[in-house]
Amino acid sequence: MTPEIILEDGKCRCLLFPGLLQNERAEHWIEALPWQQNEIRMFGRTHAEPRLTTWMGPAYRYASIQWTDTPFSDEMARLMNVVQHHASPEKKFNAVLANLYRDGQDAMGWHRDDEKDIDSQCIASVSLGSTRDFAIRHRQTGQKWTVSLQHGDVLIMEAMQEAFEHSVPRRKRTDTPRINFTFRHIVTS
Ligand SMILES: O=C(O)CCC(=O)C(=O)O
Repeated sequence: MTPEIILEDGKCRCLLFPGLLQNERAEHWIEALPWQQNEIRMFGRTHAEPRLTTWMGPAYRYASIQWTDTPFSDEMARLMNVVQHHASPEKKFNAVLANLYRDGQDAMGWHRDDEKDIDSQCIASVSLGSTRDFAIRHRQTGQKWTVSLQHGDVLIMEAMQEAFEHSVPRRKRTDTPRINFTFRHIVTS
């Protein structure tokens, strides 16, 4: 499948494989995974994240959240292999952060996946369930892109974590869940 190029700026690229994983069932993953709501500490205040999350991969800490070393299930390893085949990470993915947006009130603010333990050269994300906008913003120019991510879409971000940030904005009229799997390579010394 040839991807759509959402943006290209020097070595930074964002690619979309529409519907690549459309045979996956969001309902299955909602039941199969051990979702939790984390408290996050930011700017001296603690609040519950506006989404549920879970993790498979090596032990990993970001902000006030500590994920323990959790092996991949066979079915998540199968999904990762498909994504891996369409992405070109310098190092193979070894971790997935799963996000469950229960409805349009759940969201993710502007951020970069640039923590020092992440190999941020290639991050691949899978969308299942409800359609949600994925917003990208150039940190210097403020230029914005909005991609409507639909069930089964796979989005690849190459070398984007320094110059660009991304978010999943709230959507008042969305009342069904969306799952996102974000595959990364965590550097384990
Ligand atoms: O839900 C998404 O599509 C984005 C998730 C994300 O940005 C992240 O996990 O860092």
